[in-house]
Amino acid sequence: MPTPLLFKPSTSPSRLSPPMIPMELHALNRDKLVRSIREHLVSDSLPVTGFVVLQGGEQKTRYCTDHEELFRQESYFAYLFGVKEPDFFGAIDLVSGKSILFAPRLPSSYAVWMGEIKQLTYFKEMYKVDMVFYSDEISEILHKYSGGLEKPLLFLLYGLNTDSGNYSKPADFKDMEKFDKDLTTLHPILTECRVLKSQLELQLIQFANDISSEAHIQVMRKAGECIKEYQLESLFLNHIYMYGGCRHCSYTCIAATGENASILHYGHAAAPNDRTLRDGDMALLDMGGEFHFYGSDITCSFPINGKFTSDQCLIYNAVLKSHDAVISKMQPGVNWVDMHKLAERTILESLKTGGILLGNVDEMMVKRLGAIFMPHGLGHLLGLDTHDPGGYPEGVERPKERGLKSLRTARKLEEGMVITVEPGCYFIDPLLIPAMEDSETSKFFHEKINGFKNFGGIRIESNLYVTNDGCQNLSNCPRETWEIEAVMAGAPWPIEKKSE
Ligand SMILES: [Mn+2]
Repeated sequence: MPTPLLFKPSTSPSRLSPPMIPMELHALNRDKLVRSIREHLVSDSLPVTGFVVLQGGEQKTRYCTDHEELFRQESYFAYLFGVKEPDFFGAIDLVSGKSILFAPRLPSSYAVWMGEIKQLTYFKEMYKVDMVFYSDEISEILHKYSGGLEKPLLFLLYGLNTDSGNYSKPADFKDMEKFDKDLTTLHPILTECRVLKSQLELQLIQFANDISSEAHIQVMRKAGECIKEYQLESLFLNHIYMYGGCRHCSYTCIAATGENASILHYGHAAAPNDRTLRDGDMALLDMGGEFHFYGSDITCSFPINGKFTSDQCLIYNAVLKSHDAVISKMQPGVNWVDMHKLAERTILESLKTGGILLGNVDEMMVKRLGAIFMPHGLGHLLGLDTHDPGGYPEGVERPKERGLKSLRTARKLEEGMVITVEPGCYFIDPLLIPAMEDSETSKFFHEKINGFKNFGGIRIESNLYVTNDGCQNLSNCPRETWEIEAVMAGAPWPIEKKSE
């Protein structure tokens, strides 16, 4: 069956439509996990026995009310089972490799208010698992399929998310005391499975990138009609949902203009993208759609009025040069900390060429001056989560130096990783003023920097897939200043080359 078009091509501002979701993706993810755990057990001379058991996300209501918040599945559960509904459990038998879903037993009133109560066979077919039962049967079923063991072994998910500092919640159900539990094996192995993407996962990340890139371009084209920052956000949200079926974003949109662009996590409830735009402002828009759990994370920076000033050009090109320099060096084996330093060095050199900084760039690097202009890390793993886990497996230490300690990974690149490249250059008073006053670093600043005090900042962010000998850019937005100006003035994207 062909994928239906949501709109007639002639009337649609999009060339895209949501692709079919390949559910075998999750079966492959489960196979990968089973293979990894078996290998681990065998290498530790442990018996291959037991079940992986995960608890899916739970439906929550808003505070004390009955307002049901829009549910989004927990990412480890989504990785293994692809289930979009709340309140499921999932198990995988490590001996047979068979997968079992446990659906909530819904009350008959559900059919009145929420729609049809789906049969277990529906979920079996939909999610391509071997068996489906009700969640109040877990203990009984796992005992039954354990081959008569008194206390079957459960591998439960418990471990640290190195970005949030939070721990994943191990599955918990009635009669847990009738099982032996292993809380240490599963998390690092499952996390590692998520780091290298399969071709099917890549296809979804590519679609999230395609629709989000197109949405960013749509925002650029209509920015001139906007009065408030949230209108830029709204244009993006409309495009990814209307033409891409993306009901979720990977993260809260950052639609910053003017000096707000120096607020790295702008857009939250206390800074809700509500500033009035002014002529001459730069916009920094960090927005990414999510499709079937897999996300994108793209930032475009451009002048709202469609024309770069010379100062805007200077900072923008410093960041673009940095973005391109990193991408040109990325390949398996390259250390991400070195890429961060390359990004910093490229920006510092450009700021020196532009007359904003003075002196020796090597010395600036030693004094960690790069972290004044780019306090965040160069980029992070991307997948089911915007900050996908696995950045710091055992044996990879977080750097301690200023700026470098913000890196969400210090790993070497490997074929199959998807990672963001997002250098930025910001003028953040609480960082800049102390550095300009510090006797160690004050000599680096030309007084010209005072003209950039309210500049805000620039970030350029693309999503990269690491191949066997380089990398592939999944994002496709105008990046050169002339390309941005042309697209904002109405040129098609990609810009058609004139035949000579
Ligand atoms: Mn990012």
